[in-house]
Order: sequence, then structure tokens, then C-alpha cells
Amino acid sequence: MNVTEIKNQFPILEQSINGHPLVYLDNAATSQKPKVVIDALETYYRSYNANPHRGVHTLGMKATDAYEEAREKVKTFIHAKEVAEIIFTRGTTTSLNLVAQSYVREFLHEDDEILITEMEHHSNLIPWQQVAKKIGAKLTYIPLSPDGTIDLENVKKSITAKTKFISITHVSNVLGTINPIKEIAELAHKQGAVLCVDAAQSVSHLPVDVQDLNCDFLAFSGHKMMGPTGIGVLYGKKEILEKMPPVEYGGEMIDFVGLYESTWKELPWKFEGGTPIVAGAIGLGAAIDFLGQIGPEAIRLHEEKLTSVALEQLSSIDGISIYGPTNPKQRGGLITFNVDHVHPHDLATVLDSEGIAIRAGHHCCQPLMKWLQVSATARASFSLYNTEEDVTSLVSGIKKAMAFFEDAFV
Ligand code: 7TS
Repeated sequence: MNVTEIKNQFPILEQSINGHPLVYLDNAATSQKPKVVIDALETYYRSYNANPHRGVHTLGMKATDAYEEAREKVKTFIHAKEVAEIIFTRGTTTSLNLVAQSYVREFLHEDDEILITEMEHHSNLIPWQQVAKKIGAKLTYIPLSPDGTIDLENVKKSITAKTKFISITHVSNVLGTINPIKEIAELAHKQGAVLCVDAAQSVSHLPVDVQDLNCDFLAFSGHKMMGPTGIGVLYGKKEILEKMPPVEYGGEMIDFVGLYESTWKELPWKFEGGTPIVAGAIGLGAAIDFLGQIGPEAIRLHEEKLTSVALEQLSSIDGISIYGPTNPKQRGGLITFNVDHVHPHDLATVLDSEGIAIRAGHHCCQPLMKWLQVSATARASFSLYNTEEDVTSLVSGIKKAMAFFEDAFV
């Protein structure tokens, strides 16, 4: 499929916004959904909606099979060893909180250290901050290099004999930085620490292989990878998940329940209390099939090219500051920037009037905004359906906004 054929698979992109064809550049917040995903959801609700794992009627069995087939697809997609290692959650945030409330709360103790970075999204910061307070552990930070990358020498220096747990984003949702996860995993394991990876911004943009990365946990959201909202994944190595206690107790996750004692199902269901997110998982499965038709390497090449063109054009405009590494090979498909004398919210409003959707604000990264010494930024983020014309529209929209605000202040 070429980019036009890909774009044609997304009904939402056919519309005009404020009299202009929609240019959707807020993919880091959520991606749009291809027809196959929308159809899979509709077919499920129209023809085999049922509560899986309960009862033995035909619809229930069909729903159970589809739910478990989606798990198999996720396993293959991230190259996990077993389906037991794939837990369905509501999204990245829920996955990370599960690790905090189960693994960290159970296995870390007073004075142990949890190591993260200042580029983390709030969802990969607050769960550790809060659980650390509860158990008396210490939260420590790997310092960032001036260009917004992580130097492995600084990782080595930050890991101490007390470091028991490290959590780090694969791709920063603000700086775009692709972090050296494989190398960090090696350093973590040398010290006997466990490595958790926030893959919210990487799974549908780069090839992600959990066995190659050798991370212990990996968290991501369905809605950022062409799937529906309300579904996400926590991958964990089986030997670690097996010793972790459940966090959500109730229906579906039990084996035997007595008045005073209960036992749990085996993996992965031990962590999936309540009626499963069936529609979400089925939609995610369809999204994975769709992404698989294009292939992670082709997606990466396409987004890298768009980023490279956008970086070149934006950096040639006076008055624009771009954050994060300058080399497109070191970054994912997003560009965060500021325009002199134009607040990012004003910029986003002007661009919206041109049909261009970007994000403005702190992007759920307040500590990183402090590190960058800004209160907010603008961000354009790409996906497989974006074109070089979209980049051209963005650049001319920004120039228009700059001219508008310049005139407003003279
Ligand atoms: N981690 C990273 C790196 C993210 O970018 C996000 C969402 C999350 C975690 C949380 O994902 P959720 O699906 O559980 O909400 N990032 C963004 C963003 O950059 N703009 O809107 C949401």
C-alpha cells in the first residue's frame, strides 16, 4: 500500500475542518482508526457480543475465541515468548500502575531505589513517586543530556547497589528521543534490577521485540496504535508475573473462592479481574493485522522521512525553537517546538482554523517542561497516513500564524 492507499483506509481523514481538508498531526495523543478496526468492532457488537469465559453458549465461545486470538496477535506483534505474558489492561497508564501496585509494592522495600528520567510522561512518573512514598523507597533520576538524549555513562552512574527497579520511556512523547533500551536493560540486569519500558509512543512506530530488548515489563495503549480506546497491554516476563500478586480482585480472575480464602487463575487471567475488554481486544487485534500488512520497518522509514523533512523546514524559519535531538535517526515521528512571541495554544488555534490538528500544552510532562524551561510547547506528531503535503501545510500554517501575530503586535 502506498501512502494514499493507506490514507484511504481512514474514514475520518476524508472530512474538512473549518473549510480545509483535515491534516491530523496529533497522533502521539491518539491515532485515527482504519475501516478494518471499525468494522471488527461493529461485527463483534452486531453478531457475537457475549461475556467471554462464562457459560457455554455459542456466542460466549465465539467471543472467548476472538478475545484469546487477539492476545495471540499481541504476543506475535511484540515477539513475546508466550501468551501468558500478555495481560490486557485499559492502557499504558493502567499497565504501569499495575506494575507499581503489584511488583514494586510487593518486592521493593525501604531505602531501595527506583530509577527513572525527567523525560517521563506523568503516567510513568506518578505511579513510582506514589508507591515509593508508601514503601519508603527513594525515587532517583537519570540526568538528561542537553540535547534531550540519555547518555549511557549517566545511566551507569545513576544505578547504585540499591537500585531495584528502573522505568523508562522507549520514545519520549515530547523530545521524540528514542532511548537505548537494550543497553539500559543490560546495565539494569547487571545490578539485579528489573526494567520496565513505557512503549506508548513506540509500538506502532518502530519494530518492538521484547526478547531482543530484554525488558522485564513493557506497557502500551491500543488507541495510539490504530486500535480502540479502553484497551492496552502489559507484557511481563512469565517468571516475574508468576510471583506477583493480583491488584484487582473480583470476577473472572479467581480459581476457588471460599468465605475466608481464595485462589487465583493462572496467567494471564490472574490480572484480568471483571468482565474482559472484549471489543477493545478484538479491535486491537484488527489494528495489529492492519499494521502488519504495512510492516514496522516501512512505517518507521516513512515517519523518519516526514520528521526529517519537517525538521529541515521548521529549523530554517527564524524564531522557531525545536526541542530534542536534531538527528531524525535518534527520534520518533514527532516534533515539539515553540514559536517566539506566540503561545502554543494560540498557534494551535490558528492552525485549527486551517484544518490542522496539533497539540499544545505540557503534554503530561510537567517536570520535563521545567527541564526545558518553558511552560508549554506545540507538538506535531506523524503517523503512517501522513504525507509530505501535510508537512507543507503545517509549515505554511505556522508561517501564517507568525505573520498574524507579528501584525497584531506592531
Ligand atoms: N506514556 C507516554 C510516553 C505517553 O505518551 C502517554 C500518552 C502515556 C504514557 C499514557 O497513555 P494512556 O493511553 O494511558 O493515556 N501521551 C499523550 C500525549 O502525548 N498526548 O496525549 C496523550
